[in-house]
Amino acid sequence: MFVQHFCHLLVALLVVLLHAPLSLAALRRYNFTIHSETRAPDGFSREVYLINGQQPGPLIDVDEGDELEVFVQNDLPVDTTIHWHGILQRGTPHMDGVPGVTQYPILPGTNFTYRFTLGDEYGFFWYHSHLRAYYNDAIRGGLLIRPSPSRVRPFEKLANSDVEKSMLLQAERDATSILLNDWTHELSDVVWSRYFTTGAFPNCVDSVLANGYGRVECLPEYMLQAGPGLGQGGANQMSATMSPTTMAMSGMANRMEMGDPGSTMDMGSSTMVMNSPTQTTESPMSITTTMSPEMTSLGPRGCSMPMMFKSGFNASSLPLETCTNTSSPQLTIPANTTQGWLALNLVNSGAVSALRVSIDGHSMFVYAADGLFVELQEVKVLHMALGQRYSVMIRLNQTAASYFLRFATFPVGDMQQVLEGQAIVSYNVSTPSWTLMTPDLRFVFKAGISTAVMDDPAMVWMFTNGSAKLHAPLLDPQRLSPFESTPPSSGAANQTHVFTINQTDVTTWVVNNDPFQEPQVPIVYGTQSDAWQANTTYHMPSNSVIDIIMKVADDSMDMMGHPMHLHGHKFWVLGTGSDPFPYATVKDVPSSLLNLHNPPYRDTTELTPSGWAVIR
Ligand SMILES: *[C@@H]1O[C@H](CO)[C@@H](O)[C@H](O)[C@H]1NC(C)=O
Ligand SMILES: *[C@@H]1O[C@H](CO)[C@@H](O)[C@H](O)[C@H]1NC(C)=O
Ligand SMILES: *[C@@H]1O[C@H](CO)[C@@H](O)[C@H](O)[C@H]1NC(C)=O
Ligand SMILES: *[C@@H]1O[C@H](CO)[C@@H](O)[C@H](O)[C@H]1NC(C)=O
Ligand SMILES: *[C@@H]1O[C@H](CO)[C@@H](O)[C@H](O)[C@H]1NC(C)=O
Ligand SMILES: *[C@@H]1O[C@H](CO)[C@@H](O)[C@H](O)[C@H]1NC(C)=O
Ligand SMILES: *[C@@H]1O[C@H](CO)[C@@H](O)[C@H](O)[C@H]1NC(C)=O
Ligand SMILES: *[C@@H]1O[C@H](CO)[C@@H](O)[C@H](O)[C@H]1NC(C)=O
Ligand SMILES: *[C@@H]1O[C@H](CO)[C@@H](O)[C@H](O)[C@H]1NC(C)=O
Ligand SMILES: *[C@@H]1O[C@H](CO)[C@@H](O)[C@H](O)[C@H]1NC(C)=O
Ligand SMILES: CC(=O)N[C@H]1CO[C@H](CO)[C@@H](O)[C@@H]1O
Repeated sequence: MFVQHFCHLLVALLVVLLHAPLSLAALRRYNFTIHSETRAPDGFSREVYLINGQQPGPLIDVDEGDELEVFVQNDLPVDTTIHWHGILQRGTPHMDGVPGVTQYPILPGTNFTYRFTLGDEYGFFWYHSHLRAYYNDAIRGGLLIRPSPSRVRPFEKLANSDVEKSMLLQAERDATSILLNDWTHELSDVVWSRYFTTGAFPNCVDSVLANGYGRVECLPEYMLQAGPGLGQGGANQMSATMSPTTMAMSGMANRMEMGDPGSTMDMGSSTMVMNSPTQTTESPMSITTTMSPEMTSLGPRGCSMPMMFKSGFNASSLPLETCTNTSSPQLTIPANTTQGWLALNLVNSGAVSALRVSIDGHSMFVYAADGLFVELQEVKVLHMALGQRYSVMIRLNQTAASYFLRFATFPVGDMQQVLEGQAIVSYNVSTPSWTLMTPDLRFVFKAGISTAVMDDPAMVWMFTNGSAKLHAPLLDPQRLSPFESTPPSSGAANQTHVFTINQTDVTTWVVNNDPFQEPQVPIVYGTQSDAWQANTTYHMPSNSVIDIIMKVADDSMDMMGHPMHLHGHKFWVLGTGSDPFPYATVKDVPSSLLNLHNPPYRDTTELTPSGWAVIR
């Protein structure tokens, strides 16, 4: 979330880059009321901040070239704004939704109307509150800009016939948009004030959600003992995912597939109770411990102990950590078997956790990254930094059944947590249905159809810690070349800026030594803003090529990855890496480290802990 502070800084680039190519377009209106209510998305009740009663907020679904107007009524007890992540805001920088930079906050009880054109942008985006960390109280939603039909799609080359091509295009139109995010049992203000008091970075979350559905899934004790490496040394995951119950179920699924009439289950009216032989899930038990000082083992929520505290604080300053399994509903994603393909629009809309995503038994053909069509890449596991989006096409060529869509936090550096959540991809369910899934009863109910969830360890592509298994290809983010060739300008940049990112104190991160402070008067108001001449405001010439070399200071206190997002622009990711990067400009960099020919063109990239990235 502190990364949002970098966004504040970078958005200043908008100020001097005004274009105004307004085109004729349909005006699409939305009406948002943001308010507070009690909800239990993962089975645990807490106060949440909702848009129109929904978590996530309404999907904004518009066509390329449209103009968008969103009326926002703030009925929260706190300020808010809405940022449209990835939308360029050509000619409308004051609609970008960043307090102190592009607008004043929307105060409690007041309203603000956002209005902007989408130009030639298309694909899957998202929106979220940009005030403090409130987006993680659920003020977020998807923003889908349907590409013009005249654009050629990367996935068309998967078709063997015109019929199949039209099926693929229909699958794209029917795509399910899914917001994945980490989730905590406390309001973000509580989490963050504890951080600023104790200095313990709040990377440990309670669950992970898909479109606001999920459950608390505490790890078995042996996994907690083994630590983030799971102690499996690359062996298959049998013991990790196969409880006796799920083994029984997948056996049953196989029999159903073979057409054994004895296993056909009519769920119409009867209540079916399947007891787990071990009975561990009958009565959820709670464990409470102080975290083990042993570095390798994990606390009850699957996290290692925080590394840093402010002086005078230690682990005993934090609430006792607990984990209680829940059995709240998981998201069910209908897959139309007749169509043969399923498309998903995915975003990591979380606050702290990078995610790994896979679908049991299926490959994903990645066809868009941060909205833009890219050269197809067939993968089994996606890595998603915070804010990143991928659209994927999935061939429905497995046994008609249900399969887990898994999403797991990815432990790295100081951000150590092992936590996996699941949604369920269900073949041939014709309408979305939010079905109740309990640990002992892994069935999808729908209009008399019951389908067991396939839970065959041979179909699981990643470990519970998100690491891809052997022979399960992981997305290569450097190979995401734009599908419609969009090369960066060659030659030297007009300006190069080196941004050194440094954690200088337990609760302070800076770019080039200067901590960002939210201006009282938004920077778009020009010289009237108190921050117009601040060290954190960079003034750049328009119609110019700017390179930014971002790197984590060698002596930074943190060992974290940093998702980096630029407002108002997409950028070319010329290169990223984890080795030392002593170069001052792109011209000095060995050509093997950079791609100036067909680099990815997106709005969010990732710095590895102690790593670098060069964007143009
Ligand atoms: C938004 O909806 C609310 C509640 O239905 C209504 O009172 C308000 O007038 C609407 N605002 C706009 C701008 O449509
Ligand atoms: C929005 O706020 C303005 C005052 O700033 C008020 O005049 C207007 O009626 C409000 N609009 C709605 C729909 O509540
Ligand atoms: C939660 O459920 C898992 C899977 O059934 C089990 O291994 C674990 O021990 C349970 N944890 C708690 C705290 O109940
Ligand atoms: C995840 O677990 C596997 C299997 O034990 C291990 O090989 C891998 O290194 C672990 N990944 C991380 C990020 O710890
Ligand atoms: C943690 O801090 C408390 C006081 O805040 C102190 O009593 C205790 O000894 C400290 N524990 C450790 C392990 O340093
Ligand atoms: C399933 O796909 C077929 C073929 O594209 C289509 O005719 C049908 O309407 C789809 N069903 C649903 C529920 O979308
Ligand atoms: C299903 O489709 C994927 C992607 O094209 C392919 O890799 C896989 O071999 C197919 N599986 C079967 C059983 O046909
Ligand atoms: C940027 O560099 C190009 C090529 O050197 C030059 O033509 C252009 O005028 C420069 N732009 C600015 C704003 O200095
Ligand atoms: C990073 O911050 C530390 C602590 O303030 C400071 O000593 C160090 O010089 C900084 N490193 C860089 C490269 O700015
Ligand atoms: C801005 O940077 C200059 C040069 O490093 C420094 O002297 C000055 O104190 C900084 N200003 C602020 C407000 O930090
Ligand atoms: C294999 C199968 O049962 N296919 C059915 C899936 O659902 C569609 C309607 O949505 C039917 O037309 C198919 O026969």
